Amino acid sequence: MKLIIAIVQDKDSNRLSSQFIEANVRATKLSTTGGFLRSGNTTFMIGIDDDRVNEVLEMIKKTSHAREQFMTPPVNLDVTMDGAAAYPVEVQVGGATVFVLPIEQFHQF
Ligand code: 2BA
Repeated sequence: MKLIIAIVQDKDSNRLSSQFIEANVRATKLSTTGGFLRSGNTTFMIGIDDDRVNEVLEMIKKTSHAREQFMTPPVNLDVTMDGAAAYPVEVQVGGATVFVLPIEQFHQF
């Protein structure tokens, strides 16, 4: 058994949840915040048998889209203002960031 941790954009999360339900994939959805953009994203925790890992990865891959997003760097008040204005920077986010971890034990009490 493996634990898949998948960080996806909020915009893709509902479609992915629906697909998991349809395919009988058990998942837990967490509201999370990206450390860089400091805006919301969604993290799925999916406990799944080894032989279904690739199927789940395919679903995540197909549903998660890369998008351009703008972030405004924080203004540093310690520096002189010449050239220090914070201009929005464009970053590409996603599709999805996925970790696959081995599970030592799985219990449901
Ligand atoms: P954020 O940390 O908000 O990052 C959003 C996007 O900003 C990233 O997209 C990346 O394109 C860019 N970015 C992140 N850190 C950067 C930096 N130091 N300098 C320049 N650009 C930077 P993704 O790579 O697709 O990541 C999407 C989200 O997945 C991240 O949101 C974070 O929540 C998560 N993530 C990505 N890599 C991770 C990792 N190694 N460990 C844990 N979470 C991760």
